[in-house]
Amino acid sequence: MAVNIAEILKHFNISGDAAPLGNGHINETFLVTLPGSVVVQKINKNVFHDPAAVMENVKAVTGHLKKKIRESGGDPSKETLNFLDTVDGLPYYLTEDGDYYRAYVYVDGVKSYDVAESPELLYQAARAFGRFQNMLADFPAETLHEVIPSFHDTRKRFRDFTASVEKNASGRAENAKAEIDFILRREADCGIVVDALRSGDLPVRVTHNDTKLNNVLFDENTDEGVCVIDLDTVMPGSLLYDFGDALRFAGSSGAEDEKDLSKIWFDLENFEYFTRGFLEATPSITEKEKELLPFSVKLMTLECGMRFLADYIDGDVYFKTAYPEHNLVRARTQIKLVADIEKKFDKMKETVNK
Ligand code: ADP
Ligand code: GN1
Ligand code: MG
Repeated sequence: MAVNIAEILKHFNISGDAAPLGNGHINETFLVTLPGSVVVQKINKNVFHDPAAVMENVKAVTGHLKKKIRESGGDPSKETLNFLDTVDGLPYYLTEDGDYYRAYVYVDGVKSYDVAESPELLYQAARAFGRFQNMLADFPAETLHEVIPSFHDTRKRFRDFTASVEKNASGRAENAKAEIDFILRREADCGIVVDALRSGDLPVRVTHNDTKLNNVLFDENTDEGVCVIDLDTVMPGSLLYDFGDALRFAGSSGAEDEKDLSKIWFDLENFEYFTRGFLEATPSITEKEKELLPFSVKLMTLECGMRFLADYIDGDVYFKTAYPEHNLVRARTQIKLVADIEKKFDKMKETVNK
């Protein structure tokens, strides 16, 4: 570990042994064991240009969530993140090198999953994300900083993707011709949700925007969804972003970076369980949102596929990678999933109507 975590911990008035935690693609996450453990994270400055604004958002959001959890008889010390202040009273410690570290209480008795191990787990995840969105329904959206502008503006993502292909900074575009073509043929899909948000056909809500399965912590005994984490991208958005992105990841038969594509397909049973849990937890869903649920899964998977592929072509500058082809491997699973979702689209519509 290059960073001196012990030095960071002093500023939060704690000490203990640190070890890497989890499989996030963005931040550097450590578990610090003391009597009662703490998670310490270095915020990725390359992704979040204004970490102080990120912390203002997450503090306001968790403050709101705690009130809601308390009102409904829940336990706010477990069911949302609890950040520690530094000895200077700030929610982050800024090092001399200009890095931002934050610390929050480690939720005990939970585990996180990188692949959906059972449809029942998806039902639980959906309830957790649905509840999360419900609790934020009356959060003042205009007070949030847009920490990553146009995060799920898929049309802009498409433009960025074509710019990366044109620039071909790494020279690797030649290795991904079929994948690039696959994405280019789907340009017409990219504007559908952003346009409906702009025209008012879809409501703008405060959404999580990064609803990966490993951003929910599950009770280690009952597998109930306990706590939604990774709140950095909570911003105004569409319910469809959260629904679609969750199923992009958890609706897959395999890992996001599975190399053997014969093991990757879109699992309709997972879709059904997630949809049931999500609809139960989001009574305020509109007809238009409901109609677009299956499409949102395709759209968010396509968007993520183009982000992985663009990053591969840019030379791996955004997502953490473990080996040189990692982003290409990830892009391929997303593309395989999009193709399979297109085949199963009518069945997905039937499921929603059921
Ligand atoms: P990233 O933005 O890099 O994804 P996350 O905040 O999602 O960062 O943290 C990375 C991973 O660390 C999570 O996916 C999860 O597995 C694990 N993790 C984070 N916080 C906790 C916690 N309080 N309890 C248990 N695991 C955690
Ligand atoms: C990143 O932070 P993490 O690993 O939960 C990314 C998401 C992508 C996801 C793909 C801030 O999520 O948008 O969908 O990787 N987060 C950010 O796995 O870009
Ligand atoms: Mg995460």
